[in-house]
Amino acid sequence: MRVKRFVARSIQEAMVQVKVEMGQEAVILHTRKFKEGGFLGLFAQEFVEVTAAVDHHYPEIKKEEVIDKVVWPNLSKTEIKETSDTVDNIEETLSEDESSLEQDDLREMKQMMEDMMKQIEQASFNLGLNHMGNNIYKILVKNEVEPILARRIVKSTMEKIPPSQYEDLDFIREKMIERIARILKKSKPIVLPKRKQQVFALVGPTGVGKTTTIAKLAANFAITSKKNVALITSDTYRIAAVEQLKAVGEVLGINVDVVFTPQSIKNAIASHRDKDVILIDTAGRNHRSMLHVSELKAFMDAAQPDEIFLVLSATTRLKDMLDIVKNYENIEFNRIIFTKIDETTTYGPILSLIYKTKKYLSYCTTGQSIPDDIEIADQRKLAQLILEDGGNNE
Ligand SMILES: Nc1nc2c(ncn2[C@@H]2O[C@H](COP(=O)(O)OP(=O)(O)OP(=O)(O)O)[C@@H](O)[C@H]2O)c(=O)[nH]1
Ligand SMILES: [Mg+2]
Repeated sequence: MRVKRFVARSIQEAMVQVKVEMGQEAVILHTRKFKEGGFLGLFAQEFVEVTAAVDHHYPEIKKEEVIDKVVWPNLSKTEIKETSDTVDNIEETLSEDESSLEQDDLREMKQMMEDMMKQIEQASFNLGLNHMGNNIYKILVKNEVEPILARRIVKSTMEKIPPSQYEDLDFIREKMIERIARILKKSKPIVLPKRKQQVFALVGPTGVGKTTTIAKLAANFAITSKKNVALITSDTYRIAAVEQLKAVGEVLGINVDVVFTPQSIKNAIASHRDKDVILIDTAGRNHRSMLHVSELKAFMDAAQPDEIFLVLSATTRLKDMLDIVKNYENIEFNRIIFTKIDETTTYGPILSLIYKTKKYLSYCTTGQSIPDDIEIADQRKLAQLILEDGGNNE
């Protein structure tokens, strides 16, 4: 553990130094105010002393990088160097002591520290942006784009805006849309080549809309594209689930195969050589259950689909979505379908998720209606939604 003391004129200033020098993981061990200088007790200046610690195991952060990116994004290289040197002069290394603090206390302090850091980051970030950039940053964060990503988007876009257009809202907005759309990437929907059968499977947590989406896709392929469609379901946990898909199949004149084992999914696919497209519905169970994921993997290994789609609800929090993606990693999906777009007005998590996972968007579903409420994900449209200011600015 590395322990250091920082002295500054305000707690905010000291925290910035702690962050610059020790990184996000630093914890505050002690703070105190003291006065120095003056004459006969008068005119003394007040200082804040913060003692912080960081675990050795965390990777060292390049100080210039942090200052450049996080603290004062618009400072020149010389100014950054000067700021960095000031930090070096103020700090003083204290003794290393790991045993004196309980783990719980450390964790609590770390949380406090993180909360304070967020506020400081926001304040110091604002220093480096003009009024327009600042407002866009606020909108992105309000729409739940992760602050670090929001900052990156705004900073990199504003850097390319000529000062003469700093107040041109339409121009700046268009540049922001382009930037966000580039992160979201062009979506990859299903493309059905002529005379080549395609097999697709939808996986994902309980109740996100896998079966409804399969029904929408099947209806569109069968009715609009006049394709020969087969439906297979491995969801045998709920009788209602099979019935749900069978009802759709009946309307479309498509048989639904219910498979109980990986071998039977193989057989079912083999029996559909004449079909253009085979859609596989899977059981949604607790994604945290490793048993479920390995069972699903066995089905997917047997089916060997051309593409596996992870279905996520747009109403899910980013943290939970990342958790789901992690748990389905073994399934080797590459594309994501976002359902229930109609049930939220907060689209930032979609951007953060695509940015972090590097997966591709394919479809968005916008309601319960089969077959209408599905569209190919449009990265520009989503970018516009992510930049929409719904009001309620504090
Ligand atoms: N508002 C809205 N509801 C949707 C959408 N897609 C699906 N639903 C609804 O979500 C509920 C669950 O849908 P299902 O298709 O059964 O979800 P699932 O993922 O197959 O569920 P399990 O098989 O139990 O894991 C149903 O009430 C659907 O009508 C959508 O885009 N918007
Ligand atoms: Mg289902």
